[in-house]
Amino acid sequence: MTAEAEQTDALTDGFHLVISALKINGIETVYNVPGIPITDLGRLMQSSGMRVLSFRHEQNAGYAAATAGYLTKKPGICMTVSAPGFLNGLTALAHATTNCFPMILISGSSEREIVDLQQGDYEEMDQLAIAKPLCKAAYRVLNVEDIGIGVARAIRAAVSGRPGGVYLDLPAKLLGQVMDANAGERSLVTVIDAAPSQLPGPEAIRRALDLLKGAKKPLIILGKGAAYAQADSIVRQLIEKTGIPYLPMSMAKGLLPDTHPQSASAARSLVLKESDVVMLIGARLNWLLSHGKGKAWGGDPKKIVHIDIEPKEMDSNIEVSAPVVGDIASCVEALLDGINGTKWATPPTSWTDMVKEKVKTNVARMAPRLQNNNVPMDYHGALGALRNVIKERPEVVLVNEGANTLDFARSIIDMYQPRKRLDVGTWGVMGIGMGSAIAAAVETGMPVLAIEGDSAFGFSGIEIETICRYQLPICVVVFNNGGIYRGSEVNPTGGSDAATTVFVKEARYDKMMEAFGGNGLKANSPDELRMAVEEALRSGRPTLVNAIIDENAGTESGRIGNLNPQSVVSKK
Ligand code: OXT
Ligand code: ADP
Ligand code: MG
Repeated sequence: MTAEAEQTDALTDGFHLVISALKINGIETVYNVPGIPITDLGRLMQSSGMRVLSFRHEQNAGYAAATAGYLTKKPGICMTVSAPGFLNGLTALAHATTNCFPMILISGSSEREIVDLQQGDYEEMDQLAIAKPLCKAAYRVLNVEDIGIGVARAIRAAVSGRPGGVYLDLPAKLLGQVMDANAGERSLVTVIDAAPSQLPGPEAIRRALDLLKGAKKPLIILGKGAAYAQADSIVRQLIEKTGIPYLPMSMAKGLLPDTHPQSASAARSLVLKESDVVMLIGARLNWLLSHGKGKAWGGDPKKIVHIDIEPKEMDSNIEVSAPVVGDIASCVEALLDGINGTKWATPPTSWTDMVKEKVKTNVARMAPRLQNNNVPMDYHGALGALRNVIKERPEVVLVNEGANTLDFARSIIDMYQPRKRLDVGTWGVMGIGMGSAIAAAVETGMPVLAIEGDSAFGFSGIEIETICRYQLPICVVVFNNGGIYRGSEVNPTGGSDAATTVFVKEARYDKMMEAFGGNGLKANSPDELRMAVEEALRSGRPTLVNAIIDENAGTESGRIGNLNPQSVVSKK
């Protein structure tokens, strides 16, 4: 106890100050797994009126927090116990950082004096050191009077500039430390303007507009940064005003409706190859865009306009001719200001017609395949049915993971509203499914449809208990093809072990849901699937639909099979 605390009767402690520090900054929801030393912290949070959702595994709580950050622009909070709980949450923290989602991993930790002398404390680990390279910032609070500033630093680090994951280490001893209540109150910090606007320079805007004006075949690529920015209406104005075709990255689908006449989604290969000036808005030239070079980008070099809040992103892979560094709302606003009142010529119709024609051809080619009612289902039949469900209920949040289940769903299911598609993100990580679905339901209050490969579902499947416990309006559809990519592979030795990519045939995932009091259904045909999902969304009851997919229907790694290294020797 500090000398100051001894002078007065009214005391507060670390537990209460952590809660107050979060609450005065508008943070009301925490995704956690209880245990030593944070069980009471969770209890006290709940009694203070915060929403505390307890998960079965920290990684899923962490993915929920990451998704909450993406959807709300406030840091999503994941809270874990020391060493193993912390490590379980760390994957999600790294995922949040990689995807530029604001998140704070708050972890209890063991006694510093024992950890630092490596004397074998309960769950001993130097967590701060381990977290540091995997997140945007990492802080430890040792004194109760620093809790306010520690939480404030964590919040600002998570949301300002390029958003990302922040680690906040709270040693067990800190939570029990006491101090004078009034002094405690005064030690709290309200973060003012946590993510300040960052305005681009006028020269950067002029350079970008000059390039766009001179383009014969311009293209805009919208990434999930543009969706995150919540500048939906001005992004749409920019696209419509310029008349430039645009390509949404996976999680940017729906920022403008996929049915928009300028959408080039269904002409992806063509626009990447043929365009001459490409403006990226909140999208990185990483592997998902073939690093901006090579066959996918055609022969002729392109001019790049790049809007991003992170200056280091410029020239990351190829030369950027017009870097526009700033927050997306300010940059797009400035571009619009530069266009409004001028005579802006939309791109040559030879280009826009070429794109529209390709879109029409690809859409027409796919259409008949989406109508089939085959048993067992193929991806097109099953997803054709779900595409219609989303068309009728565009407010539903779609969560999607798997390989074929992911790649087919991305191109088949049109999105109509911003931030309605949540998927595996920059790492292509399996396991985001149930955490993302739970956060989407909690943060938006909207119904959620999670379309999951059977392998993908396995990474977080136990959280259907969490879904049932909190009675969340989530419908999980497991695309059950009995394996990773396909369920038909056989062990090449003829031995009794299953092949490496194969699961139990026709597993009854629906029974798992029933075990927790949810609705478990099995669908063998696209018609059955559509009816089951419609009923689930209508009722709002936790539901799992076990959708039986042809075990031969998928391909190795979906659309990214080319990334698999090949053994030259085994091919001899
Ligand atoms: O223009 P062209 O002609 O090229 O055509 C394109 C579009 O124009 C067109 N299109 C359309 N046509 C008609 N109509 C419409 N509306 C339309 N829209 C588009 O369609 C094509 C394709 O369009 P797309 O998709 O936009 O273009 P493309 O070329 O594919 O884009 C390239 C990419 C790279 C941007 C895109 O492919 C992409 O975003 N890919 C993401 C891939 C990804 O992240 N995959 C997940 C990882 S795979 C693997 O790693 C897996 N693992 C390992 C593992 C992981 N990941 N994580 C952890 C923690 N542990 C292990 C595992 C275990 S996947 C996996 C499980 C898999 O099994 P499951 O059972 O879960 O799933 P199943 O496979 O279903 O069994
Ligand atoms: P995608 O995978 O959809 O292509 P990425 O995750 O690669 O998208 O890129 C998102 C980019 O958006 C990141 O480079 C990030 O710095 C940027 N970003 C995020 N929020 C903002 C914002 N408010 N203003 C500007 N850029 C942003
Ligand atoms: Mg599968």
